Amino acid sequence: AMAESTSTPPLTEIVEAFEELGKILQSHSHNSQRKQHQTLRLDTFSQASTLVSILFSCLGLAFKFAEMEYVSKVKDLVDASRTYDTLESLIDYDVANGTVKSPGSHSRNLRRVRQGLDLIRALFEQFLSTDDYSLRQAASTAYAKVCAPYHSWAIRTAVAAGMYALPSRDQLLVNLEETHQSAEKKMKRYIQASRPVIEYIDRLYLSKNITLDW
Ligand code: 1PZ
Repeated sequence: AMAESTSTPPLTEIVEAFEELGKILQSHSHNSQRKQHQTLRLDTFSQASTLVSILFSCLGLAFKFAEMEYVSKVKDLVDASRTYDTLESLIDYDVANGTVKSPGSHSRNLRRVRQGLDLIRALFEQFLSTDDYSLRQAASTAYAKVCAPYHSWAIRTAVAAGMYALPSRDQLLVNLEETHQSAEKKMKRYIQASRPVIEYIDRLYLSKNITLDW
């Protein structure tokens, strides 16, 4: 047993939660004959998404505004889970009301949270692609691919400035309570586990004729 820390490292909790979501999606697609009717409960999904906010404290103070944005969107989904059982029923409600893309709607917040989860996936991918990348380079590339196309000029400028305040690769690992080896394993597991969840959410919108260009 370790003397310094008895808590679970943040990446472990996140990875395990998303692997659980993956299992749920897989089991449902197997037992319903052919029709691939998958179901994800909103409470399960929003709880897993809540865990991700731990990462912000590992990235330093630069992204305080991003943290507040992300946390408020996830909180909205957590609150909505008292009313809606599944991600699909939440979207159905906004489709019926014509509020899918309305500012502050649950469906819009779900889309934002999905982008946050995808951003982390892309960041880990960049982080692992080469040791020569600083965290700033990895995060800039990930952000440019996943979020920048949907963000305003003002936000993109603020994010670009914040990138300079990111910690070094080694400092990030210290903050995450990981070694190079342990972080690599867990980041790969998150990349794998988050992909089906992200694709599932995208398919939900597409199945209701909602485009993904926003
Ligand atoms: C993985 C971390 C990479 C390192 C740094 C990358 C920082 C990205 C910062 C993104 C800032 C986004 C700030 C505000 C965006 C808003 O325009 C939208 C508004 O949505 P609206 O209210 O109009 O519907 N908000 C969002 O998109 C929600 C927040 C997204 C933040 C994602 C970060 C997730 C990363 C978590 C890991 C630390």
